[in-house]
Amino acid sequence: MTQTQLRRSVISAMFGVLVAGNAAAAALGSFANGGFEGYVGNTNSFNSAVPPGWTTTAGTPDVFSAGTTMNNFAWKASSTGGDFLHGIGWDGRPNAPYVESALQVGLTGLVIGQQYEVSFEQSISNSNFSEGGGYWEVVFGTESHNGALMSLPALGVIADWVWQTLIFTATSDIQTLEVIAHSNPATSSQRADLGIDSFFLGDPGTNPQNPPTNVPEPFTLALLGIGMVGLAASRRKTRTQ
Ligand SMILES: [Ca+2]
Repeated sequence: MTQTQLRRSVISAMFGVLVAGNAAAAALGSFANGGFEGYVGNTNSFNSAVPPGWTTTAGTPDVFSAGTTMNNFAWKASSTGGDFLHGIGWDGRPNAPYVESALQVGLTGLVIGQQYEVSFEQSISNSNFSEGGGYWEVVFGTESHNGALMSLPALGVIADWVWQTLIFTATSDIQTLEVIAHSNPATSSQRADLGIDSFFLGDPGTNPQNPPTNVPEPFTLALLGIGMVGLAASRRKTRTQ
């Protein structure tokens, strides 16, 4: 490849990346109610309800809040507050595997091949029914990732809400997201009572609520960086000829 060809290919790659980045920033859709607000029924009961924007896909997840204390449930408020989704994970329930899940349809404006951060807060409670720990699985498009496994709090201990950051690569410009509560695989016959709140979708590291720690560098910036290095090297080589 000649110097001119190299420079053209580098510039062309950079232009393509910039166009893709702009398209993502302009049109990326956000969650319809990623904070699980708007339910008007009784949150201090097993209401088997999901708030506007969400659809139940398995079991009967509930809308809870920090005021949900029936059956010795105990929760703090998440950092974004209000209501949240409660799901039971009980994968190994004797004779009848059981999980609870909910769906967010059609998050739009994604750029195929680009990385996205899906972040949320999670917690766990020890109610009269709870038996063990568990985790949330998040399916976004064709990809699935798990949040960190949470242990069952001791009786009387109220668990914190902890941010989870998952990185997905879009395979379509519109993708559906599903959250699924699971029990600890090591003790899957024990029921876990999990909470989830504060959903965010965006470029990695850009959730203003979620302090970015160990978030991979955005794919576009990495590619742009490689392009700049290539261009600089090409210029240096030209000058020395
Ligand atoms: Ca909320």
